[in-house]
Amino acid sequence: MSTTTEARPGERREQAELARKCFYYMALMREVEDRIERKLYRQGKIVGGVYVGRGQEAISVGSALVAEEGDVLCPSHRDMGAFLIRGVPAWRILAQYMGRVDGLTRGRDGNMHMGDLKLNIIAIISALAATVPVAAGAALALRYQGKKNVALSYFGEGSTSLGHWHEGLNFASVQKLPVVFLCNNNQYAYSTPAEAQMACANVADRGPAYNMPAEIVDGNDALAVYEATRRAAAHARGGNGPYLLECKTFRMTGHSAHDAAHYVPQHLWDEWGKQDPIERLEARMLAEEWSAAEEIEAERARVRREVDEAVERAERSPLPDASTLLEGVYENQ
Ligand SMILES: Cc1ncc(C[n+]2csc(CCOP(=O)(O)OP(=O)(O)O)c2C)c(N)n1
Ligand SMILES: [Mg+2]
Repeated sequence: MSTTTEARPGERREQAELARKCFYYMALMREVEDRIERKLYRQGKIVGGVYVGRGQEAISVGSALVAEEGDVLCPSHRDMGAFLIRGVPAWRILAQYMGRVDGLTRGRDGNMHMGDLKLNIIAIISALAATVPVAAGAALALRYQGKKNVALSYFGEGSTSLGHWHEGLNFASVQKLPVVFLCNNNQYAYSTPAEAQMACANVADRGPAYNMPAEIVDGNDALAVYEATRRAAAHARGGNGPYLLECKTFRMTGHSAHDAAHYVPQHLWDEWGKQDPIERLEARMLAEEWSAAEEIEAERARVRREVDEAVERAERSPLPDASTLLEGVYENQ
Protein backbone atom coordinates (compact mmCIF):
# COMPACT_ATOMS: atom_id res chain seq x y z
CA MET A 1 0.00 0.00 0.00
CA SER A 2 1.39 3.39 -0.93
CA THR A 3 0.73 6.48 1.15
CA THR A 4 2.70 8.88 -1.03
CA THR A 5 1.25 12.33 -1.57
CA GLU A 6 1.60 14.72 -4.49
CA ALA A 7 4.04 17.60 -3.93
CA ARG A 8 6.16 19.99 -6.01
CA PRO A 9 9.83 18.91 -6.19
CA GLY A 10 10.96 21.81 -3.92
CA GLU A 11 8.19 21.11 -1.45
CA ARG A 12 9.05 17.41 -1.51
CA ARG A 13 12.67 18.19 -0.69
CA GLU A 14 11.59 20.43 2.19
CA GLN A 15 9.23 17.79 3.57
CA ALA A 16 11.94 15.13 3.34
CA GLU A 17 14.40 17.40 5.11
CA LEU A 18 11.92 18.24 7.87
CA ALA A 19 11.06 14.55 8.34
CA ARG A 20 14.76 13.66 8.62
CA LYS A 21 15.32 16.41 11.18
CA CYS A 22 12.32 15.22 13.23
CA PHE A 23 13.59 11.66 13.01
CA TYR A 24 17.08 12.60 14.18
CA TYR A 25 15.90 14.62 17.17
CA MET A 26 13.25 12.07 18.21
CA ALA A 27 15.81 9.24 17.99
CA LEU A 28 18.32 11.34 19.95
CA MET A 29 15.76 12.18 22.64
CA ARG A 30 14.75 8.51 22.95
CA GLU A 31 18.35 7.35 23.18
CA VAL A 32 19.38 9.97 25.76
CA GLU A 33 16.30 9.26 27.88
CA ASP A 34 16.74 5.48 27.58
CA ARG A 35 20.24 5.81 28.97
CA ILE A 36 18.93 8.03 31.77
CA GLU A 37 15.91 5.93 32.74
CA ARG A 38 17.12 2.43 31.97
CA LYS A 39 20.84 2.58 32.63
CA LEU A 40 22.32 5.49 34.57
CA TYR A 41 19.42 5.63 37.02
CA ARG A 42 19.57 1.89 37.63
CA GLN A 43 23.34 2.09 38.10
CA GLY A 44 22.75 4.57 40.91
CA LYS A 45 24.48 7.37 38.99
CA ILE A 46 21.34 9.51 39.03
CA VAL A 47 19.54 10.22 42.27
CA GLY A 48 16.07 11.68 42.72
CA GLY A 49 13.14 11.51 40.33
CA VAL A 50 13.56 10.79 36.63
CA TYR A 51 10.79 11.67 34.18
CA VAL A 52 10.99 10.97 30.47
CA GLY A 53 8.90 11.58 27.37
CA ARG A 54 9.00 8.05 25.93
CA GLY A 55 6.31 7.78 23.24
CA GLN A 56 5.75 11.55 23.31
CA GLU A 57 8.86 12.66 21.41
CA ALA A 58 6.86 14.00 18.45
CA ILE A 59 5.43 16.79 20.61
CA SER A 60 8.51 18.62 21.82
CA VAL A 61 10.41 17.85 18.61
CA GLY A 62 7.66 18.78 16.13
CA SER A 63 6.88 22.02 17.99
CA ALA A 64 10.38 23.21 18.96
CA LEU A 65 11.49 22.95 15.33
CA VAL A 66 9.00 25.75 14.61
CA ALA A 67 10.59 28.10 17.16
CA GLU A 68 12.50 31.02 15.71
CA GLU A 69 15.42 32.91 17.21
CA GLY A 70 14.13 35.00 20.10
CA ASP A 71 11.11 32.81 20.79
CA VAL A 72 10.83 31.70 24.42
CA LEU A 73 10.36 28.05 25.40
CA CYS A 74 8.83 26.93 28.69
CA PRO A 75 9.17 23.13 28.58
CA SER A 76 7.64 20.55 30.90
CA HIS A 77 9.36 17.48 32.32
CA ARG A 78 8.62 15.45 29.15
CA ASP A 79 10.05 17.85 26.57
CA MET A 80 13.72 17.05 26.23
CA GLY A 81 13.45 17.50 22.46
CA ALA A 82 13.02 21.23 23.02
CA PHE A 83 16.35 21.44 24.88
CA LEU A 84 18.21 19.46 22.22
CA ILE A 85 16.75 21.47 19.35
CA ARG A 86 17.46 24.76 21.09
CA GLY A 87 21.12 23.78 21.28
CA VAL A 88 21.77 22.21 24.68
CA PRO A 89 24.25 19.39 23.91
CA ALA A 90 23.29 15.88 25.00
CA TRP A 91 26.40 15.53 27.21
CA ARG A 92 25.43 18.60 29.25
CA ILE A 93 21.90 17.25 29.77
CA LEU A 94 23.40 13.97 30.97
CA ALA A 95 25.79 15.90 33.24
CA GLN A 96 22.77 17.74 34.63
CA TYR A 97 20.98 14.50 35.50
CA MET A 98 24.11 13.15 37.18
CA GLY A 99 24.58 16.33 39.24
CA ARG A 100 27.91 17.22 37.60
CA VAL A 101 29.48 20.69 37.31
CA ASP A 102 28.85 20.80 33.56
CA GLY A 103 25.10 20.39 34.01
CA LEU A 104 22.97 23.46 33.38
CA THR A 105 22.54 24.05 37.12
CA ARG A 106 26.24 23.27 37.76
CA GLY A 107 25.37 20.29 39.91
CA ARG A 108 22.92 22.13 42.14
CA ASP A 109 20.02 19.92 41.12
CA GLY A 110 19.91 16.21 40.44
CA ASN A 111 17.74 16.08 37.41
CA MET A 112 15.30 18.14 35.51
CA HIS A 113 15.00 21.68 36.86
CA MET A 114 17.06 22.92 34.00
CA GLY A 115 16.80 25.92 31.77
CA ASP A 116 19.11 28.31 29.95
CA LEU A 117 18.09 31.92 29.62
CA LYS A 118 20.84 32.49 27.04
CA LEU A 119 18.90 30.08 24.82
CA ASN A 120 15.53 31.51 25.93
CA ILE A 121 14.60 28.31 27.73
CA ILE A 122 12.85 29.04 31.00
CA ALA A 123 13.64 26.35 33.57
CA ILE A 124 11.01 23.76 34.38
CA ILE A 125 9.02 24.64 37.48
CA SER A 126 8.14 21.70 39.73
CA ALA A 127 4.80 23.06 40.89
CA LEU A 128 2.59 21.90 38.04
CA ALA A 129 1.10 24.59 35.78
CA ALA A 130 3.10 27.37 37.50
CA THR A 131 5.03 27.70 34.25
CA VAL A 132 1.86 28.68 32.36
CA PRO A 133 1.45 32.22 33.75
CA VAL A 134 5.24 32.57 33.50
CA ALA A 135 4.95 31.88 29.75
CA ALA A 136 2.19 34.48 29.51
CA GLY A 137 4.45 36.94 31.35
CA ALA A 138 7.33 36.17 28.97
CA ALA A 139 5.00 36.86 26.04
CA LEU A 140 3.97 40.16 27.61
CA ALA A 141 7.66 41.08 27.91
CA LEU A 142 8.22 40.20 24.26
CA ARG A 143 5.42 42.51 23.29
CA TYR A 144 6.72 45.35 25.47
CA GLN A 145 10.07 44.92 23.76
CA GLY A 146 8.37 45.26 20.36
CA LYS A 147 9.54 41.81 19.27
CA LYS A 148 7.68 39.59 16.83
CA ASN A 149 8.37 36.53 18.96
CA VAL A 150 6.16 33.97 20.65
CA ALA A 151 6.33 31.88 23.81
CA LEU A 152 5.74 28.13 23.66
CA SER A 153 4.17 26.88 26.87
CA TYR A 154 4.24 23.10 27.48
CA PHE A 155 2.25 21.11 30.05
CA GLY A 156 0.34 17.86 30.57
CA GLU A 157 -3.43 17.38 30.67
CA GLY A 158 -3.36 16.98 34.47
CA SER A 159 -1.99 20.50 34.80
CA THR A 160 -5.04 21.92 33.02
CA SER A 161 -7.15 21.27 36.12
CA LEU A 162 -5.02 23.58 38.27
CA GLY A 163 -5.72 27.23 39.03
CA HIS A 164 -2.46 28.58 37.57
CA TRP A 165 -3.33 27.10 34.22
CA HIS A 166 -6.66 28.91 34.02
CA GLU A 167 -5.19 32.19 35.19
CA GLY A 168 -2.44 31.93 32.60
CA LEU A 169 -4.81 31.20 29.72
CA ASN A 170 -7.26 33.86 30.77
CA PHE A 171 -4.58 36.53 31.13
CA ALA A 172 -2.97 35.62 27.80
CA SER A 173 -6.31 35.76 26.04
CA VAL A 174 -7.50 39.03 27.59
CA GLN A 175 -4.15 40.62 26.74
CA LYS A 176 -3.98 38.91 23.29
CA LEU A 177 -0.48 37.70 24.10
CA PRO A 178 1.65 35.72 21.64
CA VAL A 179 1.63 32.32 23.34
CA VAL A 180 1.17 28.85 21.91
CA PHE A 181 -0.14 26.60 24.67
CA LEU A 182 0.93 23.04 23.97
CA CYS A 183 -0.72 20.29 25.94
CA ASN A 184 0.65 16.77 25.90
CA ASN A 185 -2.45 14.75 26.71
CA ASN A 186 -0.83 11.44 27.61
CA GLN A 187 -4.05 10.39 29.42
CA TYR A 188 -2.50 10.05 32.85
CA ALA A 189 -1.37 12.44 35.56
CA TYR A 190 0.86 10.07 37.52
CA SER A 191 -1.71 7.27 38.16
CA THR A 192 -4.86 9.36 37.63
CA PRO A 193 -6.57 8.83 34.27
CA ALA A 194 -7.79 11.98 32.51
CA GLU A 195 -11.48 11.14 32.94
CA ALA A 196 -11.03 11.09 36.71
CA GLN A 197 -9.73 14.66 36.83
CA MET A 198 -11.59 16.56 34.12
CA ALA A 199 -15.27 16.62 33.25
CA CYS A 200 -14.80 17.51 29.58
CA ALA A 201 -13.60 14.99 27.03
CA ASN A 202 -10.77 17.09 25.61
CA VAL A 203 -8.40 19.76 26.87
CA ALA A 204 -9.20 21.64 23.64
CA ASP A 205 -12.80 21.96 24.93
CA ARG A 206 -11.42 24.38 27.52
CA GLY A 207 -10.26 26.85 24.82
CA PRO A 208 -13.68 28.43 24.01
CA ALA A 209 -14.08 29.44 27.67
CA TYR A 210 -11.19 31.83 27.03
CA ASN A 211 -12.30 32.72 23.51
CA MET A 212 -9.12 31.06 22.29
CA PRO A 213 -8.77 28.95 19.15
CA ALA A 214 -8.08 25.35 20.15
CA GLU A 215 -7.27 22.25 18.13
CA ILE A 216 -6.75 18.57 18.71
CA VAL A 217 -3.58 17.23 17.12
CA ASP A 218 -2.26 13.70 16.61
CA GLY A 219 0.55 13.94 19.15
CA ASN A 220 2.35 10.87 17.82
CA ASP A 221 2.79 12.42 14.38
CA ALA A 222 5.76 14.81 14.44
CA LEU A 223 4.86 16.37 11.09
CA ALA A 224 1.27 17.02 12.22
CA VAL A 225 2.56 18.66 15.42
CA TYR A 226 4.98 20.75 13.36
CA GLU A 227 2.23 21.88 10.99
CA ALA A 228 -0.23 22.74 13.78
CA THR A 229 2.43 24.62 15.77
CA ARG A 230 3.47 26.53 12.65
CA ARG A 231 -0.13 27.69 12.15
CA ALA A 232 -0.65 28.50 15.82
CA ALA A 233 2.66 30.42 16.05
CA ALA A 234 1.82 32.40 12.89
CA HIS A 235 -1.53 33.32 14.46
CA ALA A 236 0.17 34.46 17.68
CA ARG A 237 3.04 36.24 15.89
CA GLY A 238 0.49 38.11 13.81
CA GLY A 239 -0.94 39.79 16.93
CA ASN A 240 -4.08 37.63 17.05
CA GLY A 241 -3.54 36.32 20.56
CA PRO A 242 -2.82 32.88 22.00
CA TYR A 243 -3.66 29.46 20.61
CA LEU A 244 -4.22 26.13 22.35
CA LEU A 245 -3.05 22.83 20.88
CA GLU A 246 -3.95 19.54 22.50
CA CYS A 247 -1.60 16.79 21.36
CA LYS A 248 -3.15 13.38 22.03
CA THR A 249 -0.53 10.84 22.98
CA PHE A 250 0.41 8.19 25.52
CA ARG A 251 3.13 7.93 28.15
CA MET A 252 4.93 4.71 27.19
CA THR A 253 6.54 4.27 30.60
CA GLY A 254 5.77 4.92 34.25
CA HIS A 255 5.21 8.40 35.60
CA SER A 256 8.85 8.32 36.68
CA ALA A 257 11.64 5.76 36.73
CA HIS A 258 10.50 4.24 40.03
CA ASP A 259 6.92 3.66 38.79
CA ALA A 260 6.10 0.38 37.05
CA ALA A 261 2.63 1.78 36.19
CA HIS A 262 0.72 -1.43 37.00
CA TYR A 263 -2.43 0.73 37.06
CA VAL A 264 -2.33 1.14 33.25
CA PRO A 265 -4.44 -1.59 31.62
CA GLN A 266 -2.55 -3.89 29.25
CA HIS A 267 -4.67 -3.03 26.21
CA LEU A 268 -3.49 0.60 26.35
CA TRP A 269 0.18 -0.44 26.23
CA ASP A 270 -0.64 -2.72 23.29
CA GLU A 271 -2.67 -0.18 21.33
CA TRP A 272 -0.33 2.75 21.85
CA GLY A 273 2.74 0.59 21.33
CA LYS A 274 1.65 0.37 17.70
CA GLN A 275 1.59 4.17 17.48
CA ASP A 276 5.23 4.75 18.38
CA PRO A 277 6.06 8.18 16.92
CA ILE A 278 9.56 7.21 15.79
CA GLU A 279 8.41 4.04 14.05
CA ARG A 280 5.50 5.89 12.49
CA LEU A 281 7.76 8.55 11.06
CA GLU A 282 10.18 5.92 9.79
CA ALA A 283 7.32 4.13 7.98
CA ARG A 284 6.21 7.42 6.43
CA MET A 285 9.75 8.29 5.32
CA LEU A 286 10.04 4.95 3.58
CA ALA A 287 6.55 5.14 2.01
CA GLU A 288 7.15 8.66 0.71
CA GLU A 289 10.66 7.67 -0.40
CA TRP A 290 12.13 10.54 1.60
CA SER A 291 14.86 8.20 2.90
CA ALA A 292 16.07 4.68 2.19
CA ALA A 293 16.05 1.98 4.91
CA GLU A 294 19.88 1.95 5.03
CA GLU A 295 19.98 5.71 5.57
CA ILE A 296 17.59 5.43 8.49
CA GLU A 297 19.63 2.59 10.00
CA ALA A 298 22.82 4.66 9.60
CA GLU A 299 21.11 7.57 11.36
CA ARG A 300 20.13 5.34 14.29
CA ALA A 301 23.74 4.11 14.54
CA ARG A 302 25.00 7.72 14.45
CA VAL A 303 22.64 8.63 17.31
CA ARG A 304 23.82 5.65 19.39
CA ARG A 305 27.47 6.63 18.87
CA GLU A 306 26.74 10.24 19.67
CA VAL A 307 25.05 9.28 22.93
CA ASP A 308 27.85 6.82 23.84
CA GLU A 309 30.28 9.72 23.57
CA ALA A 310 27.93 12.07 25.43
CA VAL A 311 27.63 9.63 28.36
CA GLU A 312 31.41 9.23 28.56
CA ARG A 313 31.96 12.99 28.49
CA ALA A 314 29.28 13.62 31.12
CA GLU A 315 30.80 10.96 33.39
CA ARG A 316 34.19 12.68 33.14
CA SER A 317 32.63 15.90 34.45
CA PRO A 318 33.28 16.17 38.22
CA LEU A 319 30.76 16.61 40.99
CA PRO A 320 30.82 20.16 42.36
CA ASP A 321 33.13 20.86 45.25
CA ALA A 322 31.15 21.05 48.49
CA SER A 323 32.60 24.50 49.26
CA THR A 324 30.92 25.96 46.14
CA LEU A 325 27.45 24.59 46.71
CA LEU A 326 25.82 27.84 47.78
CA GLU A 327 27.21 29.73 44.80
CA GLY A 328 24.46 30.60 42.35
CA VAL A 329 21.71 29.44 44.66
CA TYR A 330 20.84 32.98 45.68
CA GLU A 331 20.77 36.01 43.38
CA ASN A 332 24.30 37.12 44.32
CA GLN A 333 25.97 34.82 41.74
C1 LIG B 1 0.97 21.35 42.16
C2 LIG B 1 1.58 19.98 42.04
N1 LIG B 1 0.89 18.89 42.44
C3 LIG B 1 1.45 17.65 42.32
C4 LIG B 1 2.71 17.50 41.79
C5 LIG B 1 3.34 16.09 41.65
N2 LIG B 1 3.32 15.73 40.23
C6 LIG B 1 4.39 15.92 39.43
S1 LIG B 1 4.08 15.48 37.83
C7 LIG B 1 2.49 15.01 38.21
C8 LIG B 1 1.56 14.50 37.16
C9 LIG B 1 1.38 15.50 36.08
O1 LIG B 1 0.46 15.09 35.13
P1 LIG B 1 0.28 15.88 33.79
O2 LIG B 1 0.09 17.34 34.05
O3 LIG B 1 -0.77 15.19 33.00
O4 LIG B 1 1.72 15.74 33.11
P2 LIG B 1 2.46 14.39 32.67
O5 LIG B 1 3.37 14.03 33.81
O6 LIG B 1 1.44 13.36 32.42
O7 LIG B 1 3.20 14.79 31.45
C10 LIG B 1 2.23 15.18 39.56
C11 LIG B 1 0.95 14.87 40.22
C12 LIG B 1 3.41 18.67 41.41
N3 LIG B 1 4.62 18.62 40.86
N4 LIG B 1 2.82 19.90 41.53
MG1 LIG C 1 -0.51 13.61 31.67
